[in-house]
Amino acid sequence: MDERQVLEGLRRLEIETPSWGYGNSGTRFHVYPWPGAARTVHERIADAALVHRLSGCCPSVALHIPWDAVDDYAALRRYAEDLGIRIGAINPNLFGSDDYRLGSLCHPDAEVRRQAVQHCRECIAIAKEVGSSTISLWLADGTNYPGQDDLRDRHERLLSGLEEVYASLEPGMSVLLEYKFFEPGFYSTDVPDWGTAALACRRLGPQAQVLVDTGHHPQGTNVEQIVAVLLAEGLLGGFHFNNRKYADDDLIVGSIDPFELFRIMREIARANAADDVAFMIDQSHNIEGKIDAMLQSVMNIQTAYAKALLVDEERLSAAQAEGDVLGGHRVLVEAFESDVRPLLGRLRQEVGVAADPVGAFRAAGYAEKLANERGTASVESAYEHL
Ligand code: RM4
Ligand code: MN
Ligand code: MN
Repeated sequence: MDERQVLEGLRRLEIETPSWGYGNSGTRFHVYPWPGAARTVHERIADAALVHRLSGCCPSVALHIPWDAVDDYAALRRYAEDLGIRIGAINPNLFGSDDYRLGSLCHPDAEVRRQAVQHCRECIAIAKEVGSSTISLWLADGTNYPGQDDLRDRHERLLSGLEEVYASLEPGMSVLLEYKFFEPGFYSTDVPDWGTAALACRRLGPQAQVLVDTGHHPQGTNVEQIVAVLLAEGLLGGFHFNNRKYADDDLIVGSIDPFELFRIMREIARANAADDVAFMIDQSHNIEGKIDAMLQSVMNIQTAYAKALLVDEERLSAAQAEGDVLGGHRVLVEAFESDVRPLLGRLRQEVGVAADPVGAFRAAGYAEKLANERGTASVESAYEHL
């Protein structure tokens, strides 16, 4: 790919940021409130809009319902649009109520399952009102102890609940099903892996696809291979990008393992799939600021994708066909090692943003301004449960 094509590819890459990444969050142990962190859905959308203004590539924001619930969704949509962004994936929250102690769609009690399906239907209606075509579904369902519930019955409940949700989708909408191998369930999880998610999506139909959260795998999992296979099967709906060292750490994207991020983006480039996949960030910031950390994630995704687009496909295929093991590996590493900063500088110049959006955020005093305006929120308004 020549430089012009790489720039064109980069221009088309859009990244969605999550409303919940702009508020305070913490661990099981403590929430450290950050001065100026967003306290309301309007502030969260405003912060997402600022990230878009500074990066030029984040035109939508994902919402979590009921964390971001409002009375008037048409007005919320206008509010976002006036700030220059749109509302993206709607995430039903199927874990934040006492009723979900034993699960949501897989709960042993049919009444709780009905309530969970009903919540998903409300989210579909919200998506319609705000002009979004994506429902992003993560189930906290699972069990803690062998014998607590019947694994096959739970699987049946899962599928029939999902079928009901699927049947309520509007034409043109899709449901993205996210898997996670453990937590909050410590013995079993009802959608523990990409295979289970893919089986469910296959059963549901073309409006259902798998969502890969990069932090939701056992250590050592080859995430890019999962991405490659899902792409080949037409089942990759989107990503929740973040990074981790141990489990679902939700750290800044590319902060721990930029090479893994490159390998994932290489599969996207290889399949020429950037337009068909939702690139969403799902991270929370416990000890750092929110907005600059989000910008850093966005920049790291762009860096990885720029490098991925630079892979010399011809030399790579030739090496692979000849069985040149080291040769093929070197082609990939060569792209990973290339310095794409000048290229990204040009891209940002073309879209009218600073070469270093994080630096621009810091230099312009946004953090201080927001801290003055908003103060330091009390921890009651924080996402203590994340
Ligand atoms: C889960 C999962 C979901 C996110 C929740 C808050 O671990 O990643 O995508 O919405 O956390
Ligand atoms: Mn996620
Ligand atoms: Mn997660």
